[in-house]
Amino acid sequence: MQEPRAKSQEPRAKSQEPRAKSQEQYNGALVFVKGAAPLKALICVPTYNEAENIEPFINAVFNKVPACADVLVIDDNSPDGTAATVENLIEQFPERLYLLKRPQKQGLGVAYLAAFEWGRTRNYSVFLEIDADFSHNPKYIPIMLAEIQTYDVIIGSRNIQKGGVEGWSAFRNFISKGSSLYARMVLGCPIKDLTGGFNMWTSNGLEKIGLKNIVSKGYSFQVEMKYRAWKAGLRIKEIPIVFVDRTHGKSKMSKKIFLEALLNVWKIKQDALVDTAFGQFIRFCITGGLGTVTNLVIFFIFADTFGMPEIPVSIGCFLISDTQNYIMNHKWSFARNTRQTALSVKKWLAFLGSSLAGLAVNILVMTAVLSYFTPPFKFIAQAYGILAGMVINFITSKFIVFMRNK
Ligand SMILES: Nc1nc2c(ncn2[C@@H]2O[C@H](COP(=O)(O)OP(=O)(O)OP(=O)(O)O)[C@@H](O)[C@H]2O)c(=O)[nH]1
Ligand SMILES: [Mg+2]
Repeated sequence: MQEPRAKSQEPRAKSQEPRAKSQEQYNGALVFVKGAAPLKALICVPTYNEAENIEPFINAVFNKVPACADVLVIDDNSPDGTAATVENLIEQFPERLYLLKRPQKQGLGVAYLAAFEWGRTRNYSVFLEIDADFSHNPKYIPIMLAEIQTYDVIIGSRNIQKGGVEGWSAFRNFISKGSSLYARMVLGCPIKDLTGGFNMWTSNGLEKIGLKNIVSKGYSFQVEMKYRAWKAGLRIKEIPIVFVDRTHGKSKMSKKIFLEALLNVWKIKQDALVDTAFGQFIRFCITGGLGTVTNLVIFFIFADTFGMPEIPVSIGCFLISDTQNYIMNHKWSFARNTRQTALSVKKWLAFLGSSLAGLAVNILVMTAVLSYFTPPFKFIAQAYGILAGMVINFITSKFIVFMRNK
């Protein structure tokens, strides 16, 4: 099977090659790869109204998995009492079954992020995403645990050879395949099952993806996580799974959630593009252009119309347009870096400082060009100055004023 890899990634170093595994890993008990670090796996099960499924499901999971794997149920205050069922089961599986209760339904993605956070503070090295409705057969978990020892991400895939779906109507199948293909095409990502929710991650892999950057709250979360994993150059393997339609309980998928997920694919793509330094630079330039327009309009009103003195008006214009730039850069150009922080006077002053540094470089370059090259028009020297000033302003903004919080 062809393995999805980031286009820009160097050929894999020899030491990273997946090692050959013995047959036993696939037929029955898990055989751990010799020399690999011991795993501590957390099986994350988000639930909303899964009272009918959760008990048999947890039993089935513990039946299949080795002792290195624990289970965490993340329940969003299900009205059908799913959490109470889990609480009763905890006595049967002490130190192996945990429950994370959340106050209200906040979406699948938010539930998983909370689970990853919970597990990472408790030193779990591997995380599994799995639905509680038996659509994802726990029999695949040992296979995934064996594979994750040589990869960063294992995707349970319906869309590769030997994978598939049971129990869906032709229409549902068409919608699922269509949306997976649509997401692949929009994102230009080779992963065959982008939308599936049966995936295993190493803690290091999650670290590299940067969970703070995830924008999806609901079902597009799965697409975004895999896309980011691929972009980050993680070692990804798809293994075939047969997905079985739920027989108990209701699906939480609705037309609204589905359409939202389709639209979100564009948001994911845009967010990833904007994250590049080039994308930020373009936004920074647009912001600067709009700031210049504001500056000139105010200058025209006060200096030309009201005849006020040019120098104080010019200083006022600089302060106002630079404040506008600060807000736009915070909210737009560097929005990804500043998501966790509010606008502040301290940052505004830092941005003014960065702009003044840009102005100083602008003047320096402009005078240097004028004295060394004597261009046909002076404004050409000023254009070089502006360009140099902008680059300095951009660099100090990106790496000092709007530096990303880790
Ligand atoms: N904690 C939490 N769990 C959720 C939420 N939405 C869905 N889930 C759970 O996520 C898993 C997947 O949801 P499903 O409703 O089965 O969605 P699906 O598998 O796409 O749809 P079906 O194929 O019709 O079952 C199930 O275990 C749900 O109980 C949510 O907002 N919060
Ligand atoms: Mg389901």
